[in-house]
Amino acid sequence: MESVKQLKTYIENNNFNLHEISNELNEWKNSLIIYNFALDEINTKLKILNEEFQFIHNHNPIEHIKSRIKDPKGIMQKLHRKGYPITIENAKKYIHDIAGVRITCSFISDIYEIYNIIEKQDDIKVIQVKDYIQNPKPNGYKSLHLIISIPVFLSTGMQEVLVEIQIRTIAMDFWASLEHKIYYKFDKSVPAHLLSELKDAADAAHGLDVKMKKIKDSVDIFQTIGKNQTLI
Ligand code: 0O2
Repeated sequence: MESVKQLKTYIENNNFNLHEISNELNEWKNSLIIYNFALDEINTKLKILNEEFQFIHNHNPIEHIKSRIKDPKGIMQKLHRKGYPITIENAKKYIHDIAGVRITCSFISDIYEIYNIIEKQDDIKVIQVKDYIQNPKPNGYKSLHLIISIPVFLSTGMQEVLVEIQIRTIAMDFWASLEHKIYYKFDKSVPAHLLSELKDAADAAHGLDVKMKKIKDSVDIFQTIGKNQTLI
């Protein structure tokens, strides 16, 4: 829908009741509030784990955390794409990325370190793991995707809420955000030469990840030897 004028014409032509639509959208927004609480829970957990890691190992596995709630329009479109009737119940049942967290880190090893830490949390259940690092998408997309469930305690009782966590390196994230923009700029049909350049760029990003890890390992070895020499 390009403009409010178009929206108005669409509503008038299709006999839609604006009041009903607005009420329903509000109902959707209110039903989705629980996902905000789930994001608060997971963000606090990740912040504590990152600070503890820094304190004990002098290393920060997490560079950056971003979270978002999918807007009702996006949820409705995804339900429609998957062939489910558009209801709040179906959204909660079939759309697993209503609440999403994206974690970026420096090295590929950090990704699996974060995954292991999350998996060990007693109150978190890992429902699904999609490893697009071991099995990249044909376009070159790499990332580790988890669907977890986390308990949220309300005055009415506890509810398990699903959250999608995407974990990737800074290089993978750089690639994915540009690819996402290009994908939508060309309305999902990207010209072949750009697809091929994007694949090359994904390979280059992976090369950078491998190289940076090698340099870090060399620095770690150098520091350990240095410390031992001081002890002798
Ligand atoms: P947005 O706006 O990013 O939230 P499923 O949810 O399992 O039923 P889906 O959606 O194919 O099916 O799951 P998948 O493969 O785990 O991908 C979900 C999300 O991963 C996408 O969300 C993107 O954020 C990201 N993603 C997956 N593939 C690509 C890719 O090729 N390029 C980029 N840049 N990102 C990708 P959404 O729903 O597309 O929207």
